[in-house]
Amino acid sequence: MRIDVFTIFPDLVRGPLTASLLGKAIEAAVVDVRVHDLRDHTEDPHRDVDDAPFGGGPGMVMKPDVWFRAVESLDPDRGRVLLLSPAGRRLDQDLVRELADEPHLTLLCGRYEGVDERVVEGLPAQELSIGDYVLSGGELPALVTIEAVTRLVPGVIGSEESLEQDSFSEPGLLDHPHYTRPREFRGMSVPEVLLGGNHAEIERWRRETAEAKTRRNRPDLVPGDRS
Ligand code: JCQ
Repeated sequence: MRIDVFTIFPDLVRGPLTASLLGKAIEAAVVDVRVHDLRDHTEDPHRDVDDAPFGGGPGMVMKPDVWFRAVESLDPDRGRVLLLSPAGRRLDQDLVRELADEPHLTLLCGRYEGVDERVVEGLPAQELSIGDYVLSGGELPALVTIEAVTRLVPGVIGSEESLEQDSFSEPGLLDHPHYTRPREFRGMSVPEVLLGGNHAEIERWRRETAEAKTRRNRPDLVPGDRS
C-alpha cells in the first residue's frame, strides 16, 4: 500500500512513522509512506500557505492553489484523497477496513481555521474526522489513520491476528476485561472463573462483562439506545 501525506510539519509526521510497528511495516516495504512538505508547492518568496478569510472573521484559511499544485505533483494516480478535518465523516473500524483495501491513499493535513472549500469540491477530497474534538492540525489525525489502516494490511506484523480478533469480537461490543499475573495485586484479585480452566464458563463471563462494560461506557452502542 502507498500513502502520500501533505503537511507543513513533515518532521512531526515522520517521527512516529520511524518507530514501532509502523516503522517495521515501512522497513519491510509492505507500506510505502511518503511525507511531503506542502510549502515546497508554494510559488511566492514567503512560501505562504494561508490567507485571510473572505467574508471576514478571525484566523486564516489555507489557500487552494497550493493544495492543487501539491496533489497534482503526484503521478495521475492519487488514490483516495482524504482531508483530515473535524467536519469530516467519522472514522470507525468499518471505514478503516475499507481504507485498508485501497492500494493508495493521499492524506491532506489542514491547519489554521481550515482549508478553502474548493480543495474538497475540486480535487476532490473526502473529509475524514477521527473524532468529535478539535486539534490544531491534521497531522496527528493522519498518523492515527495510518496506524489504524496499516495494522490490517497483509504482511504487517500482527495483521493476521488483528483480522482474527475483528471477526471473533462481535461488532458493537466492547472488549472484555483482561488480567495477567499476579493473582492478587494491591488487594485486587483476578476473578476466580479465569483461574478454573472451564472454557465455556470463561466465555460466558467474558461476554457478560463485555456487555456490562458496553452498557456503562458506551450506551450509544446498545441496540435500542435513544441517547
Ligand atoms: C480531525 N478530528 C479532529 C483542524 C481545521 C481541515 O481544517 C481543519 C483541520 C483540523 C485538523 O483536524 C482535526 C480533527 N478529526 O482537528 C482545524
